[in-house]
This record gives sequence, structure tokens and C-alpha cells, in this order.
Amino acid sequence: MPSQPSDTSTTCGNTEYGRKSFKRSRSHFPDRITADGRDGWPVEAGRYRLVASRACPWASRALISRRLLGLEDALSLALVDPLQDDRSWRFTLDPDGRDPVLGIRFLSEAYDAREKDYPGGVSVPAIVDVPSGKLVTNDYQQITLDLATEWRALHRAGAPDLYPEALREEMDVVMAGVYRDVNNGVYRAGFATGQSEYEAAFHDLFRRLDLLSERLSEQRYLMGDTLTEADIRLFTTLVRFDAVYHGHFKCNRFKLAEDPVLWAYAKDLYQTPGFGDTVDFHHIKQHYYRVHTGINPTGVVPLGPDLSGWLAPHHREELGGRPFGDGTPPGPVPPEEEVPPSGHPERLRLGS
Ligand SMILES: N[C@@H](CCC(=O)N[C@@H](CS)C(=O)NCC(=O)O)C(=O)O
Repeated sequence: MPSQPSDTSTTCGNTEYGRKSFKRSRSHFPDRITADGRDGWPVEAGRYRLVASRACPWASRALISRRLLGLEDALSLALVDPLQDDRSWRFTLDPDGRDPVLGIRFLSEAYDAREKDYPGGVSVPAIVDVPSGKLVTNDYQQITLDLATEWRALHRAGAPDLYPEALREEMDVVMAGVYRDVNNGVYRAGFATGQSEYEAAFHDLFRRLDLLSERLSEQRYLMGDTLTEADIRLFTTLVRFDAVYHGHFKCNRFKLAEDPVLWAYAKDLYQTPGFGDTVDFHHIKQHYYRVHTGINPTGVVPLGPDLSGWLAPHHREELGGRPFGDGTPPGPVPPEEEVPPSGHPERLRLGS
């Protein structure tokens, strides 16, 4: 029997909640899967399995990149239950509660296979070597950059260049600001244990969102006319904003839907193949409100907000742009990876 979700608000895996300030620790397994295999892990079709939670913004980056790049056949996918228990992420969505490829019940088993009794937490995204069952990497900052660059030989025809050489310097600066103030900023606000810490995170977050809104008012994407990794990283926070960060993490100067530019930008991405088709709003809401019992002790999940607006027109095409550059949109989602209707925004319409 799966046990109850644990209170990870104080012991949330690799994430540390100190008495005074929230600190996100470094990924413990930074090995890289590369074209030349220099860390002992060469890129190889069918060899690795991506373990992700659709609830998690860091894992969702990898879900989107994998779709945009057409890596579904080359890199298989295991999805975990949005609710961890005291053994962390588990495969309770699968028949018999076991991942059918790795044959394990808990992601921690792959961590143990790599390093027995290692002291860190178990986190997603994780990439596991299927033949040995060993965790290869949980380095969420590097995984997507490597999918974009090192996995090129296995990309679909028409895959976009998500980390173009000519833009890297500027992209790294943009992504660093988005990481500090937005991606991680919402966590700093949400898990703050003191007023001033919360207020600092809150101001950093909204100052950055104001800047991003201005940047996006005249260009369709963060780096100009074409989608890049920077958009993926901003999207994974924006798509959770009204559903969880605005209420649960107290990031409430405005709702995303109240900023016309960011809301239109986020809807545009949501409606782009490879983005919205990876999002499960049910998993997102269940995970945040039920797992973080330190900040939501009752575990009650709010019914709102009405999320059906995600499907409304965004009019961003009026800015022009070539979403996939010289490439093309990804094909349909493999049937076994479709997000169930419970996770679709039209199912999260108030009163339905
Ligand atoms: N591995 C990274 C980021 C990935 C991350 O934090 N993932 C979360 C889910 S969103 C996780 O798996 N946390 C461990 C847990 O909740 O037990 C970290 O060390 O902070």
C-alpha cells in the first residue's frame, strides 16, 4: 500500500528550507550524456529513460525540450505520481506501481543503484541508464541544454535550435535572471520563513516580471522571433503561476492573467505543440497543495482558478515571428504520453 504523501516542506529532497532562508542545493549527479561520451555516458537511442513529474517545473523543461526536438523514441519517458511518499517519487501511475522498463517502484532505487546510501535527496528530472538501472544525472540545469546540443544526431528532421551559438551569451544572462528571480524566486517567496525574506523574493520576482513583460511587448519570444530554451524556462513557471504560485506561494501582486503581455505570451506558448501538450494542471495542483503540508497543513486543494482561459486567443501572431526558425512544429504526442482529460484546462473550469 502506498503510504501517505510525506511533509516535504521541511525535507524536500535536494531542496533545503533553512530557518532563515530557502536554499536550493546543487544537483548531486552532474554527469553529462554527450555525443563523445566523455563522462562514460554516450548519447545512444533507446539507452536512457527520462524520469519526470508533470507537476515539477524543472522536470517539465525536459518534457518540453524532448517534444520540441522529437526525442520521444530515442529517450523514453517514465512519469511519476504527483504525490511523493516518505520514499519520495514513486511509479504508482503504472500497473502494479512499477515502472515497466526499469522494473522499480521508487526512483530512489535508481539513485541507490548509482550510489548506495548517498546522502542527498531524490529529485526529478532524472535520467537513468536502462541496462544498468543506474541514475546518470539529475542536473536539471544541464539536461535540457544537452538535449538541445549533444543529442543533435537523434533530433527529428525540422527540430528547432533551442540553444543557438550566436545567442548563447545573451541567453545565459536572460536565463540567469529568470532562474534567480522567477523560477527559483517563487520558491524563495513560497518557502520563506520570515517576512523580510518573503518580501525580498516577492519584489525580485515582480520586478523581473515587469522587465520581462516590457521585453515581450514588442517581440514574440524572449530572444526575438524564434523559440529557444529561454522561453521553455520562463514558461514552466508562468504556466503554474495562477494555479499555484499566486495563492500557495503568496506571489500575488498580480495574477498572470492580469498582465496582458505575459498572459498572451504564456497562452501563445501553451498553444504551441510541445508546450501545452506536456502540462497536467491536475498533477500540478495536487502536488503543490498536498505535498507542501508545511505551508498548506490541511492539504485542501482549491477548486480555482478557472483555467479555461489558457485556450483563448492570444493574438501574438500579430507580432510575426517564426516560432521554429527554419524548422517545423513537432508531430502529435505519442498516444501513451497524452495528458489525461483531468489535466486539461477546460476540465478546470469553475463550476464544472
Ligand atoms: N534537483 C534540483 C531541482 C529539481 C527539483 O527540485 N525537483 C523537485 C520537484 S519540483 C524534487 O524532485 N524535489 C525532491 C522532492 O520533492 O522530494 C534541486 O536539487 O533543487
